[in-house]
Amino acid sequence: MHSNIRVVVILPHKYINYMDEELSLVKTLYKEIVEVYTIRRPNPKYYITIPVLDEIKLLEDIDKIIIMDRLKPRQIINLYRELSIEVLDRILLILEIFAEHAGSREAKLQIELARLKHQYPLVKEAIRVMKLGELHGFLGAGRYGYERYYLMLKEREARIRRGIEKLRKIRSVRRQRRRREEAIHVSLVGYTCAGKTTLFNKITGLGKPVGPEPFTTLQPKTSAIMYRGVKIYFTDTVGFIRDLPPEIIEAFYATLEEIKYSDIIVDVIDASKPVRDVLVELSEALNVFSEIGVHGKKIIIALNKIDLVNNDHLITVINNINRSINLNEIVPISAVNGLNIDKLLDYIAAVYKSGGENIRFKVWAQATEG
Ligand SMILES: Nc1nc2c(ncn2[C@@H]2O[C@H](COP(=O)(O)OP(=O)(O)O)[C@@H](O)[C@H]2O)c(=O)[nH]1
Ligand SMILES: [Mg+2]
Repeated sequence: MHSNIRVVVILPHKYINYMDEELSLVKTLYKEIVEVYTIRRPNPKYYITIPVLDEIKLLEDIDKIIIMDRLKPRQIINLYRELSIEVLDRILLILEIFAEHAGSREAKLQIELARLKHQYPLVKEAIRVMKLGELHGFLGAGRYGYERYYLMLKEREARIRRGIEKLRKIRSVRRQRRRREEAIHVSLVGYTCAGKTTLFNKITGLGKPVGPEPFTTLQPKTSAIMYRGVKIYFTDTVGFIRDLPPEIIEAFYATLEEIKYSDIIVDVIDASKPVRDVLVELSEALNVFSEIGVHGKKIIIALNKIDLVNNDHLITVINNINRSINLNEIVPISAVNGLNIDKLLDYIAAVYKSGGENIRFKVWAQATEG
């Protein structure tokens, strides 16, 4: 996390209905959002419209500008020339978020590979621009010249690809080794803004955290607690991101793949959303699981934010989930208020003690009492 970096966020109009999610993505890494501008029609030269660009120039102490869209290399370079600050587009931001969650060496390499590929067109554009005039300090490549920089990237790409190949060969060995540990591993998944991190903090703040261990150091967002004599590791995963750019899907799968090594997956869903959205998110989650090869894993649905919904809505959501998929391990919770967190933990512990057998916990009936 970059706690004291001040950023300006530019939001394309297409995300206006998902503003919370988009800003939540930014806030995962950058807490200090100075200003947010929405852009309806991007300017071909700068992406940002001229009036907004002029406003940004008046803002003080801005370190970065984050544009939640896909930019042309030309636009990034023109913006850099105008503002002299780092320009991050949506892809680069998401890759930074992946990097924070990447546990395996392979995930780290996949992320670096995606970042390299993202840089090629930029460097090519920089080479073109340099032939016309000056371009100071962009990408930090000035000293070497962009042509040499480009070759350097190509060499690095070859090295990364070899590294990934090698890792694929030894992967199965690693998996077996991890299985031996006597503990239970739980991955928290779910869309941006569903409340994964809030839940993670609530849970890991409950019990006495268990110190760093092999699994913990491997997985950066993992923490363990002792609960009723069971050691439970929780991982706050990168989660699902709406409108994920296709060119970074490999990196996404590699980052999320660690959930294959967990015993239980908790899918955190924002229950305050309309029923349709909840169902779409759920089915997309299941798609991703099958895409990365998660099979036969216990999945618990944590319907979060029930402090925001009335009982009728909650029951409609639960009934619809039950009707659409054969998966009724549903625990309504409020991560913020700590409501039903103990039930979620009881459930996890019970699944562990039963050896993963199907247990039906119908805790939802009392979910909104009081
Ligand atoms: N009302 C309410 N808000 C919540 C709850 N859990 C999380 N939030 C809020 O939802 C937003 C996103 O939460 P966060 O944990 O960052 O989501 P993540 O992207 O899934 O990690 C934050 O503003 C939280 O305060 C909840 O149970 N009730
Ligand atoms: Mg989070």
